[in-house]
Formats: sequence, structure tokens, C-alpha cells
Amino acid sequence: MLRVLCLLAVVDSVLLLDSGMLFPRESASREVKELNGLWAFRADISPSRNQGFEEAWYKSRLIESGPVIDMPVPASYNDITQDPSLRTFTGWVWYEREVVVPTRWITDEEIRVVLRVGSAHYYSVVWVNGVKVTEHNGGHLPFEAEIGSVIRKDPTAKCRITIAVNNTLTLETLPPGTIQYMNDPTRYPKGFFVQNIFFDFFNYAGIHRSVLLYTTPKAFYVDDITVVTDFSDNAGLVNYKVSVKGSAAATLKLTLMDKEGHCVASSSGSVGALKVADVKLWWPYLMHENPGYLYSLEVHLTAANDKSTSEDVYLLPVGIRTVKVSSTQFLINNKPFYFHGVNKHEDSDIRGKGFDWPLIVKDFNLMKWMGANSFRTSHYPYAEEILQMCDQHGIVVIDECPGVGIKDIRSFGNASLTHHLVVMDELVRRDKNHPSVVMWSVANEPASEMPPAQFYFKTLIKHTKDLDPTRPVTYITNSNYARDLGAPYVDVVCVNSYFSWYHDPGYLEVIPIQLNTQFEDWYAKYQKPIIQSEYGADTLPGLHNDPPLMFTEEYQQAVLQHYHNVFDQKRKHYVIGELIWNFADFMTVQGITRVVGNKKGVFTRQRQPKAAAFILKERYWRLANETGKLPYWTKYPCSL
Ligand code: BDP
Repeated sequence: MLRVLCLLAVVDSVLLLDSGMLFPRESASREVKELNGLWAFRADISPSRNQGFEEAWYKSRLIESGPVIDMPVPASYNDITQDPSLRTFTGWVWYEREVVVPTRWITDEEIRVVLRVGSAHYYSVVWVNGVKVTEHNGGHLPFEAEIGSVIRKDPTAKCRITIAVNNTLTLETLPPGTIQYMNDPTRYPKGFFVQNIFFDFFNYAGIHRSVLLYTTPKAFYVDDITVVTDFSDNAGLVNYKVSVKGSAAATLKLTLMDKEGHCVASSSGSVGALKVADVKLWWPYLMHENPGYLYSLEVHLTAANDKSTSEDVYLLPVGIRTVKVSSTQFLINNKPFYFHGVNKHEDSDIRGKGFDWPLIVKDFNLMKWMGANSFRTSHYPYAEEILQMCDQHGIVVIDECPGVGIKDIRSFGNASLTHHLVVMDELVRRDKNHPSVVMWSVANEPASEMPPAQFYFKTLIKHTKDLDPTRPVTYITNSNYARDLGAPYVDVVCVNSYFSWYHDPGYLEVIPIQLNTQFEDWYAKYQKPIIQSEYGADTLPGLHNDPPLMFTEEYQQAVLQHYHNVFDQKRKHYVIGELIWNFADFMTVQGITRVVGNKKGVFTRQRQPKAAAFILKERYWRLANETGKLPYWTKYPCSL
């Protein structure tokens, strides 16, 4: 009973957020209309980058204020044209699309029409028919606005959506950056400035995820759902809380269905617990013959006021599992889980960070092929559809916020911290119900030696735990840091190191001793389980040398093997995972250490394997054989 009460307290604390951000799904009461495809586009190349606002480009069709080009949505705009100035553009760009809205959505005043942007990088302002409906600070996370009243003003007009997006990074954005003007006319052209960044991936920009219109009933609707799951013996427990907007007098019915559509539990009321007999737990890939088992929770709302009655239905996939951390282990469903996986980026040719189903399915096939059971969303939240795939396939996720490159002491100030807290709110609100998400990462390699880091991370980690006490919290540190002021507050220590690469380049023999020292030191200090959250070496595919030389395929293989020997000793004790840097090559800014991007992928940017991919494949399947259970279809290797 005590456990049930505690879990309900958890559900309550998560709901301190004031409104939900449920993934738009069609149902008996909800419709979805995708607005992907070609939008009109113009970059504001005026020196101030402010011409669009001065001339109010949102007031009429974009083409009326100047030339436009076709821009696909979703996609980064950077690699779409041959124009070098658009590739590295910093400032406002303008997107516009005219949409035909079903007449019923306009005439029926009982329908709530919502415009949702899956993500746009970085700062966005949105107008509908020239009326500002919302603005949003930050990339990688969704935002939305109710637009019914605006489109009903002139029911005969087309619905014109204008979105201005600004990719400028400042000391107070996440990730942070600075703008530097070069004013010496003998060295730089007039108005020349650069966007400095402190992270190692290209600052792709634009509308990166789907833009949608969706509907719900207007008077009453399901605004948010939070589920927290548990089990004991073979009985599963789904604690839930539903928040409804519009009426206190709503009737809520909840039905939990198994994969075959059979009802396994039902309940009513906005807070409660569903008990599932003979529960099928959600298991990670390669830990169970039947990974990624999902139930479906149907939330059915009926509500009435003196004017109307309405019904709203939302279907939420639910995986029943628990996550715990001890001083030496990471436990999923009370069984030790070893992360053997990858770090990724949302990155590919032409589309940059734009959402792309063929790429996503290919990446999942590659991860499953190589026996990866997990990944980290380095260095920002990935698309919701990717997390849904993880839920279904049992791929475990460390969900990271865009706190990467916090290196300048001014980025530890109040304004930065406040924004970081809001971003964590948005991330937890979006991803809290995914069974695949087992840990939050609040940052990557911040300058955690700087004195303000202590207060910053103490506050940030506490806030994240208040939002979601059911998941461990970490941030990613680097073995270089002699003092790490935030580490006392994390649940799991995640360390990146690049021995024989950035330090002692070319000397593979240092790896065993330096890696051993790294693990021993961190464990002695904090007595917390450790994940090797990054390690690797840049490799040009097709470049060979034996004995191994840096940048060859042989060198990448050798680095991995040296690391693996140490992992094999330590994983018997407190090392609970290894995530290669990186799954695939990815684009970065230009610089003397990058040859058209970071080449530490075990796959090329086009997703072809380098020799190291086979080393990992062999290792990961061996680890799976030792620690988990292979899915039934591995009896038929051809099916891979
Ligand atoms: C790590 C960073 C990662 C970089 C990597 C590298 O976390 O973003 O891409 O180094 O240099 O320290 O390849």
C-alpha cells in the first residue's frame, strides 16, 4: 500500500507542469492534418536581420514582400541550396504555407484546432493570417498554439501560417554560443560576424520536425496523462493521472488493452491504479525473447456543461517496467542491465537535422543488426517518433537535453539556469511516459570545474528529480576534469574519454592503464555505477595501415579493442555500460581537426559500416548472449 501511495505522489509531482504536450494521435474524437512538404522561404539577409519584423512580412503573403524559394519541411535549410551564405546563415529565416482547413473545423465552434510544430531551431515566432499565435525559445522540443478563433475570423480565407525562425545562439541559449563582430575593415568585409559555438556538431537550423494541425473537442479535452508503472510477482500496476481541461464534472473511463486488443484492466476517475494480472513486462531488446511489449491505455472522457456534451478519446502506449540504480548496478525490472550501445546524432546528408522516416528505420535496423540495446540522445532531445520506435523495439534511451557546450562562466548565471530548468520541464513533460527512457541527462561536458557549476547542477538535478522521481538523473562529464563539482548529485556517473586520441595521440598502449585509472578514481570518489558514455577515434573509411595509424580503419578497431579489454574487467564490478562515439559520421563546423565533419562513426554518414562496426557487432552479440536472452528470430539469422 505504501508503495502505491508513493507512486501516486510521483504522478502528482510530475503534474506540477501547467499544461500537457501529448503526442497528436488520431482517435474517434481527434483528427490530425500534416503540413509537411514545400513551404515558401526567405532568409532575412538585411544587416540587422530585422527587416522582416520592420516590414511585417507576416502581414501578407511572403512573396509580396520579396523573392521566395521552395523549402522542404521538415528539413534543415542549410544544405538544400548551392548558396554558401545560406549554409552558414545566422539570423531570422521566414517560412510560410497556405493551408486548406476542413470547413467543419471552422464552422463547428465545438472543435479546438491546434497548430503544433514538432521542433524548430532555435527561436520561433508563429503567425496565422497575420496574427501572432505563439513564440518559443529553444530547438528540439515541440510547441503549439490554439488557432480556432483566428481562423474563424474570416472563414472564407485560406489559413496562412508564417513561422520566423532564428538560429542565433547566445550565452543564455541551450546550447550556448556567442556572436562576434569583426570590425577591422582591413581584414574583414563590412558587417562580418561569426557565430561561435562550443560544441562539436553543425548548428543546423530551420523547421526540423513535422508541422501539424490537430483537433480535440473544445469545451473539454484530455490535456495530459502521466503513467508510472510497477509490478510485484506477476501483477503489474499502472498508476495514472489524467488532467482534463475545461470541466471539473468530467467522467473519465480508462481501459488498458493488451496487444491483441483485449481489455486487461479498467478504471474510472482522474487518478488511480490499474492492476494487470499475468503482466507482460516491457523488456529491453536482447534481454528477453519478447522485448518492447506495449499495452494500450484508452482514456475516454465524457463531459457536459449546460451548453454541450463532448467526448474525447486518447490512446497512450504503455510499457510496464521499473528502473532502479544501486551503487554498482542499473536494474530494469530488478535485473541488471548492461548498456551496450551507441551515441547518435540527428544528422544526415541534405536534410541535416530534418526528420526522415527512411533514415530512422535504417538506423534502427543497423542498431539491431549490431546488437545495440541502447543509445544516448547526444546532445539534445530527438524526435518523438524515434522514442516511439524505441518503445516498440525495446531500445533503451538516455534522454539528453540540449545542455551541451556550457563552457563560459556567464552561462552558469541565473538567466541560463532558469532557461535550463524550463527546458527540463518541457523535456520531462514530453517524454515521461516512454518506457524506453530510463534516465535523464541534463548536460554534456559542461565546465563542471567552475565554482558556479556546483549550485547550477545541484539545482538542475534536484529540479529534474522533483519533476520525475522515478528515473535516475545524470550529466555527462569528461575524464579530463580533475574536479567535477556536479558529480555528487548524479545517480550514475557517465564519463567520456579519448585516450590515445586527444591525449597521447597514436599511443594505443596508454589505453589500458589510463582507462583503468579513470574507472578506479571515479568509483573510489563517488561509489556510483559508471557508464563509459563516449570513446572512439576518427576514421576515414577505406584508409588502411598496419600497424595501425591514426585515422585508419585499423586504428579505430584497435582503440575499441583496447577499451573493450578494460570494460570486460570492470563490468564485473561497477561499470554498467559502454556507448561508442559515434554511431555514424556527422557534420560539424569547419576547422583544422575536422575533414568535412566528425569521422568517429562506426558507420559513414551514408550508413555504410567501417571495419569497427563488425568489431562492435561481434562484441554486442557476445554480451547479449552472456547477459540476456536472444529474441526468437535470431534462430533464423537470415531474418536479420
Ligand atoms: C566529446 C563531445 C562530442 C564530440 C567528441 C569528439 O562530447 O560532442 O563530438 O568529443 O571530439 O568530448 O569527437
